[in-house]
Amino acid sequence: MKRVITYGTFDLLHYGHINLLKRAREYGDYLIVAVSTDEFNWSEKQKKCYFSYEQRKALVEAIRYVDLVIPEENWDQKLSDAKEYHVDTFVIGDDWKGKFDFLEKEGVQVVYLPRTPEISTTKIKEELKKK
Ligand code: C2G
Repeated sequence: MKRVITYGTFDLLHYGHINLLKRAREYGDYLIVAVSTDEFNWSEKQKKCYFSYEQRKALVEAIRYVDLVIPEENWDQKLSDAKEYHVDTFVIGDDWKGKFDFLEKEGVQVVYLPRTPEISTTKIKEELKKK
């Protein structure tokens, strides 16, 4: 079984996220998604999520391409996650290109996928403000 992992906030879940998860799943047979906790988002990404971690976890778990959701609590857990979950491939959007190449030294394939260009949570919030 080929196991894939990806990380993200997934707040105001939209089709750009789904697009990423669909393509990530195609790199294996089992997709793990590490969803950023509220504390991690606030302390490390200065992101105040609309939906709580539990709500975002439930949303991501409902996606057909996702097999397991775990919490992302810090920047440094990717290596231990890769070992603990026997991960073959790490996938993330190309806005992170080059940031996680160190995982290749541990034998993990690292894939940066093109983002879906025209959609973002920021854009959704801005559009809603105009209404
Ligand atoms: N994404 C995408 N297209 C978009 C928006 C997002 O492909 N229009 C991808 C991102 O590249 C990322 C995933 O969807 O791979 C989740 O995006 P975010 O929730 O914004 O995640 P981010 O804040 O980038 O957190 O340790 C890594 C971080 O947790 C990633």
